[in-house]
Amino acid sequence: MVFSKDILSVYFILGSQNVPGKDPIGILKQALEGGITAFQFREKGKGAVVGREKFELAERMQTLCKSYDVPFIINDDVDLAISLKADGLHIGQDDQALADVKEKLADLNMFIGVSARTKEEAQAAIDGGADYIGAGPIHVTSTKHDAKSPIGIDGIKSLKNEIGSFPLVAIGGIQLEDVLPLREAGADGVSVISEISASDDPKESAQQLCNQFK
Ligand code: 3NM
Repeated sequence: MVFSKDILSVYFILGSQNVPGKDPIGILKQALEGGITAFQFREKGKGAVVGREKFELAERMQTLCKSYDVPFIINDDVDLAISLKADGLHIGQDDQALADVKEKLADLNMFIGVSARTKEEAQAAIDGGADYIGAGPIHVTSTKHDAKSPIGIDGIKSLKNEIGSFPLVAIGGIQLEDVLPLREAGADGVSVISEISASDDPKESAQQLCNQFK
């Protein structure tokens, strides 16, 4: 899929490990009903499923995203992204190197996002041919156990000074009230897990986030 900045507005991320005892498909469906603009399948960490179960969950989520015409992005797992022909792949600084990933995806129509916390990481991602940057964490987050120290909204401002109009989505501990300040700081969108998945009403939470972009 050809990348467009617009998909970054309300970028929902989920894996089954984020919602133990609940149905991740049902939560994704509600988020899609609420208007999310992109979805990332991030099946990772304690409690994540693997192998066939991971593949089947991803496949079901992809089918659901397709029915809402929302881009389906895979976190880290290049082989899964290739076999499902995902719309995009997202990699972190500790995942496979961008150059290797670019090579593997060379003939596929898949965009690539890279996590970046510093100007150097952001610049390297841009130079390496990334399509967008996921910048954070903005605040302390309990969702990613190995998250680094927060860069705050000021961190987004200084990254923007460095990268100009290059597409950037903010991530990490983001709540509804952060959206406008983050947009003012130059973020093209917000990426969230718990703000939607831990809500009593994921559809309503997704809608509220989307309303900040109207
Ligand atoms: N990446 P929540 S923070 C997946 O800083 C992820 O790169 C981060 O979850 C980074 O919205 C994070 O619940 C977790 O804080 C985001």
